[in-house]
Amino acid sequence: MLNIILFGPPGSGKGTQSEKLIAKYGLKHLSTGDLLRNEIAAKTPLGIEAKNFMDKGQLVPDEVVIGMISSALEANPLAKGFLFDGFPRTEAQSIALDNLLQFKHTQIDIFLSLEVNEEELVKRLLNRGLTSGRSDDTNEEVIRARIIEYENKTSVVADYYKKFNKVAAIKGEGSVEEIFALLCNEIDKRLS
Ligand code: B4P
Repeated sequence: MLNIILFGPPGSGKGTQSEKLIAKYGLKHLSTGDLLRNEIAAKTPLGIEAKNFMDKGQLVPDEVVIGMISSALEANPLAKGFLFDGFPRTEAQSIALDNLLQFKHTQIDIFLSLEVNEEELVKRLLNRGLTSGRSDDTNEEVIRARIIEYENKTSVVADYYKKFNKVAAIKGEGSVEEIFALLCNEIDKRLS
């Protein structure tokens, strides 16, 4: 099995690069952002609760996203591996993920961290907001709140994986193809 975490601040290119990585390596894509947006679109109780947090640029409570990932892992017993996109975002989520993978006799192989400066992040997200219909992308205040939430709660997740020597930092600025090549290079190094 090959299990990858694609990490980075909002707008760093996680969703964009995930699509290309799952196609190349045959992985199952698990994006907590997409799973939450599906719940919102279906107007489930979970979705209604999550929307309140997402519209303010805040993280959704750990127990909600951990439960979603646990169900998604169970629903894909034959996957060759998983690409985790936007998860884990807190240390509690990292510990929960380790436990869930241990139960499946597997583990995270590599933690790819995309690095992009704040002004570029804001520019990309406002630009996406013009067409995405995502309420969290149209308001600059909410975008900045998401970046602050990332700095306060999420950036520490990289330290957790550094302890296990799994982190590869990647410059997330440049063309989509250039960044994809850097990510593949890091993955292929670990595979060989
Ligand atoms: P996510 O859906 O994960 O969204 P995101 O952080 O905005 O990143 P995304 O992957 O979508 O954007 P990308 O960088 O690809 O999270 C949304 C919200 O859900 C969070 O704020 C939180 O409330 C909640 N949530 C999700 N997971 C959670 C968890 N685990 N715990 C708690 N809460 C959770 O792309 C951005 C834009 O940049 C795109 O328009 C793209 O085209 C563009 N772009 C990409 N690469 C580029 C490049 N190289 N150059 C120029 N533009 C580029």
